[in-house]
Amino acid sequence: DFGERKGQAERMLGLMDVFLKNDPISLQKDILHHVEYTVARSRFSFDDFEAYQALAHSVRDRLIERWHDTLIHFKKEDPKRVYFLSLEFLMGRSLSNIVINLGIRDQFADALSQLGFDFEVLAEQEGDACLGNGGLARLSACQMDSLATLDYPAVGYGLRYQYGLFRQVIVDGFQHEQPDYWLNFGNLWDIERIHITYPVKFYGTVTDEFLNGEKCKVWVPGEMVEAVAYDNPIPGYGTRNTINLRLWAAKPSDQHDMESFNTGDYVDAVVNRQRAESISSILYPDDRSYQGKELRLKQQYFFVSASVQDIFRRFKDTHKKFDEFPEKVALQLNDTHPSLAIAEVMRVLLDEEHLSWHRAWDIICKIFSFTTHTVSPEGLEKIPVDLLGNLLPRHLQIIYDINFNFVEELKKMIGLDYDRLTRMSIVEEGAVKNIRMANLSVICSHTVNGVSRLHSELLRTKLFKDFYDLWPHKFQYKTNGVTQRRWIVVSNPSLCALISKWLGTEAWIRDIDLLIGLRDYATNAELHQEWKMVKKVNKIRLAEYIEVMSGLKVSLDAMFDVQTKRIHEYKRQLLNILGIIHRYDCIKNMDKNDRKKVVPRVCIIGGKAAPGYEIAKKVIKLCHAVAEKINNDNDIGDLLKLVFIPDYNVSVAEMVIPGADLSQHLSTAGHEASGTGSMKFLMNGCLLLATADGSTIEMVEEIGQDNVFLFGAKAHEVVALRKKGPTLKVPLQFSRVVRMIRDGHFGFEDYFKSLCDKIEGTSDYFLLGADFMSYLEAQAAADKAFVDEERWTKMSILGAAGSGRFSSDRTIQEYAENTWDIQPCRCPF
Ligand code: NBG
Repeated sequence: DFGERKGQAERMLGLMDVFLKNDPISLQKDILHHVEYTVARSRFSFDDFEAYQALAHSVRDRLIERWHDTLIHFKKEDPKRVYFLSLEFLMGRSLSNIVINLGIRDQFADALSQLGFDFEVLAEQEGDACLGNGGLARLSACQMDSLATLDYPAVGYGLRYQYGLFRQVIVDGFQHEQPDYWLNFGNLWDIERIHITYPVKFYGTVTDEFLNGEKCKVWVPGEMVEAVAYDNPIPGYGTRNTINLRLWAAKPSDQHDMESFNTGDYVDAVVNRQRAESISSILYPDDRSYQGKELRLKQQYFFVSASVQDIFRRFKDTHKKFDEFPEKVALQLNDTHPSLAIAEVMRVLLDEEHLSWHRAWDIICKIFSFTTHTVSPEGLEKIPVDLLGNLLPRHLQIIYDINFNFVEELKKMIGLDYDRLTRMSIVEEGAVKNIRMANLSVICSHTVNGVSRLHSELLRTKLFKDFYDLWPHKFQYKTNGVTQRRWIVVSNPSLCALISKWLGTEAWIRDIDLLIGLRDYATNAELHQEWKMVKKVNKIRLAEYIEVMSGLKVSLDAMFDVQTKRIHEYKRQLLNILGIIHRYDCIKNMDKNDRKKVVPRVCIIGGKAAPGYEIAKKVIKLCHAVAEKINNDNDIGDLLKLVFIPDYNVSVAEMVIPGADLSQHLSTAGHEASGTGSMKFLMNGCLLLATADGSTIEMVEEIGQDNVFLFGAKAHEVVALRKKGPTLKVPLQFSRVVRMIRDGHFGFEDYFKSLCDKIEGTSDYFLLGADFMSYLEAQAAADKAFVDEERWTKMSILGAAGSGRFSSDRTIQEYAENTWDIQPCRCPF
């Protein structure tokens, strides 16, 4: 009876304050309430971690209010939504980001200080959520922040791994991996939704059955697990909108393999059931190679199946006709990892909703968009047909059918060009038959995006040339961006305050284009003073961290020169180390007078190597071996130091990036799809020393050649250089430093031999030798600029001022307008 229910609803409203209050007393009451009743500690005795927990709960309450409001608003408006499917989200810490986006950081800081606590100290208690590897995963996190801030109706879907990316521990200079069981201390930012679960099926057989006289396929699965939703509210900045990131965890299902219970071994049957949880237990630590592992495929399908069921459920709540599906649903594939979603949506439409192939295919072609983050053909994911057919028999059939139709169409368009047909087919024939997930994604998506202009060009002319020739209109690019909320406001509060002061507004935090206003003051002496102060503050913080971590005291007058990112041959950390050896060698051979002219440097390197990537692990060891030698050479003193920062992750990055004077981005041109670290450094007033690769090219266009230290062969020259191969001459300086390693100057010569072999002679695939002189020249130019403080500061200001284009707000806006066709849906305040 509505009359009675309405009465109850009114009573409930009356019992609760409409919104939680944010004055200091209310906040303090709330925090203490959570200390006593949620954390269950006495309010007279609790430590920093418990205070953090209580604080986080108070923040979470406020977050949930807005999240509910947003969900209700979206439900009422029923806009077209984008569903962002990604197997990885690298969120890092949440607390500071959330209070800043909610606009209640200062209130909480005040309230806490009256209780005798420091907000910053408590924020440090939080552990990182490392549910991703590197660039691709952090990009997803930045994009969620922008989607919320720009009021787009979006939902993120991913996996809630129990073990995030491994922790990197260094023992005697070698990388060791330790498990990251991040849920040990509880995660306060997600909300378990025990009532939102879906069954996910695996294995089994497909049979033909008749339904209303029509033949249809029925998949009889052999195993079933349950997907449980964990919701992570993502608040926007300067808006009430708070969107959802829904991560799935695997739980045993009551229907899981009931057979084994009937055979009588109860204990074995339970243990077996428990194994279901392993599906979402671990994040694969390799960001580039695919090994055709069954567990990985299970993860992909598990997350895709749960998400697709959720999307259909939401759609069917308010819609009956599937022809409206494309008006309400945009599905974004973040790389090929979620591309089974194509076959899954097709299966649901055909086998469960009983649409004809024609109608179902029509829908598929309108809803999927695909972004690739890879440049090399080896980076493209392939799934052995046997594996897929065993785990997902119906999906394999559907993929074969899609391919059959595609190849038939293709023959009509291009004739019997067998080479081309073979290349474009979804199925790769050979000793092992594979499904090419990239071809599936390109064929079934209406739009294929690259992540920078150069990347897109490489996609069109190389990786997907055959497809581009067929469907040029499908190919777009969205140059990556990062969120200034995390990478300036959270991580560099001093710079944030300075920018707001000089621009006279905080509006740039939502509207990054305003940053350009700093250009007007690029030579202003007062700004220069303040700008240098900010850098100093951040360098002090970084120097303290280095000292605590390694015991090494570094000079603040030195140039802090940083290269932090995943360790990869193409990213050429080795080039950096060879450059450092060269510098060391030069200083050793200088007389006193010349040494006075040397610009002191603190070289900082950090990053993880995939556990099975031998060469990358050797690079880490080499870095330590060289550091050992240089840092203990009293003759060198402060002129040169080398530090390896272990366990590089989001929160370490938040501290390292603001403290850098110079950062290095050394990928062999044509190998880095975009690069996003460089954008964070640029926003923080750090100068770049880089090759013309990925997004760097566009960054140079924004800030001008004069404000970057560019070096090395361009992408098109790289191809030509490789062709020259054995006839290429490498500079003496290069041979000399490699010889030093070979001769055991840094010990471990046997261990480093294969590393040296990789870069000498014809095997120098990434062209370290060819780029070496140009690299040294760029380094010399950086030294020269650094001693001219005024020039350096001006370059630094101009860099930050010109970084606006590299905000993920711009990227997301372009996606919304040109790819997803969605509109903002702003929740009233
Ligand atoms: C990475 C590319 C980077 C790019 C990010 C985000 C993966 C697999 N790829 O160049 O290497 O910036 O994706 O697009 O992490």
